[in-house]
Amino acid sequence: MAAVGIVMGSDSDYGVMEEAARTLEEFGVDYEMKVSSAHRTLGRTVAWAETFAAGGGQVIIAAAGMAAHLAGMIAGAVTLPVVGVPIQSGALSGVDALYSTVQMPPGIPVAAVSVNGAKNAALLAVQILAVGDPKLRAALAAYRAALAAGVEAKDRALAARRNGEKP
Ligand code: RP5
Repeated sequence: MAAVGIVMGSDSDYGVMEEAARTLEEFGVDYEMKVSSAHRTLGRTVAWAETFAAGGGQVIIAAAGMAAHLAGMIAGAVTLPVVGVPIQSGALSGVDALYSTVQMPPGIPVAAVSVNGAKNAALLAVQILAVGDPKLRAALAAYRAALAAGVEAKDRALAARRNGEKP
């Protein structure tokens, strides 16, 4: 059984969610990916979540747009940590999905990331797994060091550009 389950309400969410898959691959984390809807296939969605949890899956990333109940519904079905990704779609461009995902009632938490925040969802899943995995902790530290080096390189490049522009 994969450690992370990525589930999305429709294949129209895949363009956003492939970034989550790429990020998990970067960290060598096994995942499975699935389309299943909270509204159109609710029984199938709950059955998948229960099977995933019973089989040893550890984190679920659930992405949906519009009246996005997928993450909350799965969080109610299993006690695994669920990371919700509100997808930008429809007339309200993701604000509806953001509110649906983040405003969970007390007792059933969903860790909501930003609208279309597939990369951060995957990183949060890696961080959850890293609690019990020193190799993943080291990989996350290296990832963040690379981010910091990137900022410093940009700062140096900007300073050089401004110096070059000076009369
Ligand atoms: C949601 O409705 C899906 O997660 C998707 O973001 C949105 C539109 O779905 P489709 O009509 O493209 O299948 O349930």
